[in-house]
Amino acid sequence: MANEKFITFEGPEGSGKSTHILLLADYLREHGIEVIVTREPGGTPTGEAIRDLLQHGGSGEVPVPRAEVLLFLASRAQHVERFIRPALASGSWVLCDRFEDSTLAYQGYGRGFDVDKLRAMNHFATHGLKPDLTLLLDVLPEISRARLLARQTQTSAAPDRIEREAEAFHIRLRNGFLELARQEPSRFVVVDTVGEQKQVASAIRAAVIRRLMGGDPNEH
Ligand code: T5A
Repeated sequence: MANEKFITFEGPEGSGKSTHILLLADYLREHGIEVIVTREPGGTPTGEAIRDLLQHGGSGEVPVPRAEVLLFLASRAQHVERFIRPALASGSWVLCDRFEDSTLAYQGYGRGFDVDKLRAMNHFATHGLKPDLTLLLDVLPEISRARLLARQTQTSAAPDRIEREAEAFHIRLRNGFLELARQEPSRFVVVDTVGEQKQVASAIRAAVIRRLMGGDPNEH
């Protein structure tokens, strides 16, 4: 149907990215669009190894904040060159769970690294690849904490290193995401995720139809 598109899902932990990326992929496939779903850090063998280092202490050592930035960017460089660009070149739409805005929000607004420097480093890693649309799934820190706690109770999974960060960190990064969306309104759509999953999924579909499929959401 339409030309290839690159859509990123961004937002704090527990905002529903993993849930809604799969629902959107199903919807697009039903409309005859070839879709690939991927994530960061990860998406390639190198990226998944980096994910293990970053989130689960795979090396037995916690990366220092500067190493953390470089590891996220190394995962992204590999992902863009080996996976995302080839998939787009083959005509697929690519839906990616987190991309450059997570680095700006977490390592920039969250950890305090200079956001413009991070942008330049990110540009090096991606060779300038930008999403056609970024869906920012917004959630208040107290709601995301409650969702993650409920999931941890159900699955007995322990919170990862970043989930354990202090409340102030989570407030800074949420505000950082909202600031990034204000700076680039033509790329971002902010979706409030407080409501039922069904309502959130429908808001996401409407944004994609309006921005990328040239349609009226009421007709789909
Ligand atoms: N990171 C990543 C950086 O610091 N810098 C970077 O550059 C990059 C790329 C990635 C970590 O790395 C950091 C950010 C992260 O801390 P991850 O495991 O990929 O780690 O973490 P998340 O992306 O945050 O994944 P989560 O699974 O924690 O959150 P999601 O995907 O946003 O949420 P989801 O869909 O799993 O939903 C969470 C729970 O909430 C429920 C779901 O059923 C689920 O149980 N839920 C709802 N409940 C009620 N109402 C709704 N509307 C709901 N939507 C979802």
